[in-house]
Amino acid sequence: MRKVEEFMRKHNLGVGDLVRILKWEGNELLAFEGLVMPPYELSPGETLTIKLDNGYNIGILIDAIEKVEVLEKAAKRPRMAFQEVLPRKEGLPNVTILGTGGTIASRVDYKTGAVHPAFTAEELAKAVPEIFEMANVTPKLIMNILSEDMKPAYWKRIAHEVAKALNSGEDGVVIAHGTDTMGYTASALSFMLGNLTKPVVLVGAQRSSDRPSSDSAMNLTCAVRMATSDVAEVMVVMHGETSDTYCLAHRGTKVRKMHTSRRDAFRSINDVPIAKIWKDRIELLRDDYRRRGEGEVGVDDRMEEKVAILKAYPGVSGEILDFLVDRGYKGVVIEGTGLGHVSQDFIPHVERAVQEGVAVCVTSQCLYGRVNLNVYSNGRKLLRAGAIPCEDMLPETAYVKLMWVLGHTDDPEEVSKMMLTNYAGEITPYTRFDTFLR
Ligand code: DAS
Repeated sequence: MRKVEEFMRKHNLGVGDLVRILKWEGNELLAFEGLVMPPYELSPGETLTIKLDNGYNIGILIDAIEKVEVLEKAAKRPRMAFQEVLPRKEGLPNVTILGTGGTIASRVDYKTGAVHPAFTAEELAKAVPEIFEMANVTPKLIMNILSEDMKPAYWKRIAHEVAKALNSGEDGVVIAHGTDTMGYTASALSFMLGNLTKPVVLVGAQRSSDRPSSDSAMNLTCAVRMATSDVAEVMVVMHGETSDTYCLAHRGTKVRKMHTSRRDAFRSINDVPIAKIWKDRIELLRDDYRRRGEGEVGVDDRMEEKVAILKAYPGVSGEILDFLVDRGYKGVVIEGTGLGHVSQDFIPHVERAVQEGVAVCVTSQCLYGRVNLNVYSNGRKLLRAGAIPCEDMLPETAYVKLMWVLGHTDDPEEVSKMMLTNYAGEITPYTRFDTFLR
């Protein structure tokens, strides 16, 4: 245990306590008053951090502290509740909301500045009471991470939690998730959840629920509405335009976060969204979606994790691909330029990779449109080298899919066949003209 934790335990200090510290500065004793902040987990733990009245944080060397006095204990924060269930209303559908973290599930505690998961049933009800009018909602916090920290092991955990909820009779599942890598998780669940018979909806927020411009309440309301719909697919529900008019339900394998901060950051790429969700209704935009049905939802979470994405760019050196092959990577998705191209100098490295049993898949960094390696000579050379062109798949979807495929087979023929099989709408038969930057 670090010095700061020992000190806090010895003096019964808790995060948010208002304290008065006397500390030596040379031979002068100085007094500081402020709120105890959570110790920064990556620091050596030699200092106690307090937030002064002016909002600034200061670190005080533990060894220099002469005296600490607790002036006021932090208001007891509601215990993080798991699965607090409000009284169920007959006739309403049952929806589980799985919390994984991210902005939607947090609020800034302005007293301490710390960000806390706000995920008890009461806090949800306070934040978004409408959802309890639409469904019997059971919130369950299964992890609390920023989605840039997501990893395949967590995708598996989420998949099993989703299947458990659906197979226990829930009518749909919502997953509150960070926005940064939501598309990756949506793709992973799309491949892992077999025989999906009910809606699975990922939802996030670009602004935390305690800010006036927050999108979290409307996103969550629309997500719960979509989770009670007839669409038995993995979807992402986020704002459809910057103002609070409607959300869009995007197919999980065709959605991408396309803006760092706009509330309508999420777009379907090479595809038409499944639905528009208004405050009071769902407007379906297509009829070729998977319908709600009966039957057990399975989880097939076999994944090969030694897979990487490599972006092609002028001057890219083939030694990067050599490095991956030498380090035992089993698959590489190349984000090629244009129709899926890499420089001619790069192609011998692709040949080597394929000869050593590494699956090399090609997507396009244009994102929109589809790869075609038959048009230019470099494309044709790539084909001859054994690269697998991935049609109109997003690079990140191809990355997740290649992990899942390699979790099932390492036979090159079978890998190619599975990569070009459409499992969850990740490949469309042709690119509709009206799907560009819509
Ligand atoms: N860091 C971002 C994430 O967790 C916050 C958010 O957008 O939800 O993806």
